[in-house]
Amino acid sequence: MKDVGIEEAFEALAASVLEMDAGAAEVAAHAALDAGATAYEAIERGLNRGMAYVNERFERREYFIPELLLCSDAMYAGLEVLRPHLQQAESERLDKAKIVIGVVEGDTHDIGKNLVKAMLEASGFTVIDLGRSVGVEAFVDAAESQQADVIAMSTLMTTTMARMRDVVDLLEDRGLRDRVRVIVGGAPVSAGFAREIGADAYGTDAAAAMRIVRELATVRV
Ligand code: B1M
Repeated sequence: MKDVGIEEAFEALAASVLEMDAGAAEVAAHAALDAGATAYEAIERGLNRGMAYVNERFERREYFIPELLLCSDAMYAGLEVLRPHLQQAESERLDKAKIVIGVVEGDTHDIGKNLVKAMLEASGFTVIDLGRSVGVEAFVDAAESQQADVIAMSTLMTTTMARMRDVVDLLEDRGLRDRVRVIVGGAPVSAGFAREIGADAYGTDAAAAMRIVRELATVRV
């Protein structure tokens, strides 16, 4: 892609995800940067928008599991091009707070979590990624042993949301709740649910999660 505008580059990024084209995602990610976009903008308005289109196709039964996986491969290809630029841009203002992140037990959807992780790392946080289907104790053990400031939990399924409450409760039981903040997110999660389970915050998307964690971590420091 030569000399494209920012909006065009974002749309090309989104299209590359939708079209399962990892090579095109790399090219469009470079084009977005060359056009003057920040890596944050390219993730939110390109890659994330592309995944939203994918979700729509899936809901309409036009895409099935193999397509979803190929779309996410394209998204990761674009993310890999953007990731170093995120770190570079933000390296001046590191908070150094430690974040433990993971997808709750029983849930293996990790695309959204990986976007949140990339944004947090880009902001200079030390991110300890426990992966997916992470047990309740594993979250709390990691927060305790790593002296983490924040636990960030993601889930995409209504059937696994309750595990978030279990993590908050276990933090209480272990006497850690006062020093570990909790942020939750994922499609079925809401601000109301976050309040109900005693979490500190809810993030609608990866960019919001990054902003909120910065606030939470600043309060702690
Ligand atoms: Co499945 N899946 N899936 N799936 N899948 C959903 C979630 C579902 C809604 C589809 C549907 O039925 N309409 C449904 C859940 C229904 C429910 O709630 N109970 C579902 C199901 C049922 C399943 C299986 C059980 C299917 C089966 O096997 N019968 C199975 C799950 C197995 C398991 O985990 N135990 C399954 C499997 C899969 C795939 C492996 C094929 C694949 C996942 C690949 C992977 O993640 N490695 C997959 C996918 C891709 C989806 C959909 C289509 C898309 C999810 C996604 O990646 N979106 C999804 C349908 C949908 O969402 N419309 C669906 C893109 C991603 C960027 O968005 O993760 O929402 P998202 O992240 C967003 C925000 O939510 C937010 O930021 C991100 C954007 O910036 N966010 C946070 C996320 N975490 C955050 C944390 C924060 C803050 C913000 O703070 C900590």
